[in-house]
Amino acid sequence: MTNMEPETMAPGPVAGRALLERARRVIPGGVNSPVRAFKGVGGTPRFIRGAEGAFLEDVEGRRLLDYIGSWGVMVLGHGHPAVRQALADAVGRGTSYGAPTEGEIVLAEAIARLVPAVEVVRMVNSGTEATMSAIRLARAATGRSRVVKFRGGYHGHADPFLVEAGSGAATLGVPSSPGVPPGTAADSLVAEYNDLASVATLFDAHPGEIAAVIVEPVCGNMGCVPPVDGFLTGLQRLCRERGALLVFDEVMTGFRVSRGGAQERYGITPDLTTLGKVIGGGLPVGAYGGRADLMRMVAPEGPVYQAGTLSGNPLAVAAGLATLRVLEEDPAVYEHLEALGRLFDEGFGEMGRRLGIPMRWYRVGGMGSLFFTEAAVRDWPSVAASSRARFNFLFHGLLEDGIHLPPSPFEAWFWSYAHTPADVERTLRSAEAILTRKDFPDA
Ligand code: KE4
Repeated sequence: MTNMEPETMAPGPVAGRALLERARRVIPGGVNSPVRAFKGVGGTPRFIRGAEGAFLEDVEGRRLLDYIGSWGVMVLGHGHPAVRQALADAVGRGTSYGAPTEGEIVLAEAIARLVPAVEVVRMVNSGTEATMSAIRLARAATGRSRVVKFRGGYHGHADPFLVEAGSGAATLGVPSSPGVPPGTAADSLVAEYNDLASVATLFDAHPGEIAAVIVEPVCGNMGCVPPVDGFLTGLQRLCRERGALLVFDEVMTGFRVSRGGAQERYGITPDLTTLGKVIGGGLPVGAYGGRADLMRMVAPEGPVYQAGTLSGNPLAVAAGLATLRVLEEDPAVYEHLEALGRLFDEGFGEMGRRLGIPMRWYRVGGMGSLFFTEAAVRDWPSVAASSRARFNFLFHGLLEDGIHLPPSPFEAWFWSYAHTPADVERTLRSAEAILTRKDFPDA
């Protein structure tokens, strides 16, 4: 990547607009994943030509402080030397074999060592593959078909999950997608996050039918919404009492909210865990794992079929392993993510009161979100009641200041080992200036 251009107040994303127009001719919406299209916030997405540390560089040559972090992947920041070197070494030997490699064993051993509830693990190529495979396994293991998810929860785009989903689905206002067969949707039961009674009601209504409850242990796909005390332990108790499996979808929280993910932070042992993002170091990856007795049901050891041409790809394994090695060997990483998080807590925590603007900041580990609302946020309805207009105003104001938030109020902000306290203080100062502008939306 070229040396970082000095910050310039480019005349808006002229090159980006041209690229988007060209992209739309051959790619749906001009993007390969909907949330990138800025539909939730309006305006033109920034086309990126490189990244380094905590910064993106767009095609206009602008340097943007990055809180997308590839949606949580880049916990070490962009272009970490160890990851770059591991990839260079791996690519020199080949890119894909379709045959087993020792690196896959080393990565599986690292995941099993670091993620408390994972004894056996299978690599796949995305978080979606991980969650759809985990649900298939849960259905096979229990002989049951129905699955409980939570309103605003997002587990990838496989049919069973596109029922009142969060993330890009909520951003676009299609939480339940066309194309999902009614029978599939009927097997997906929807409860309210942080509301154990809503889960118990579903178990009472469908005795002996629910294979699994899949949950983001810290919700990140309706913005960052932490579990209230007792929620996760209550889910575990309900699942055990009713014969269902508890699936922690840690695609986002894994290696993000602590080294061992949410299950380590909250001391909960789910039956199955899904992972992605961080464990690929920026390359396409996913994984599902958990209790050995369950995972040994997966082909070819057992009858539950799941496969993938590029599963355990040597480049993704190399980048993921290099990332996990830094996370495991450098104790400063999670202290750093927490320290930056505390700066945000302190900064946003009192800003609303000082400015007389209803706003709530929630954070767990290295992820957080700001909601423009008076009421406490604990579930989809309370998230949906927050002001999108105010978020969008802040989003664009920060972008003009060279700070790139995720382009949706229903996403978490991510920072990295490469972000500095000065970056956070700059973000807070810029946000306060934006919130005090005369044209800040009334609601
Ligand atoms: P992928 O299939 O996108 O690798 O992972 C799906 C997934 C599963 N589970 C959780 C908890 C997730 O957060 C995700 C994907 N996260 C979104 C960001 N909110 C991906 C961004 C996008 O869709 O472009």
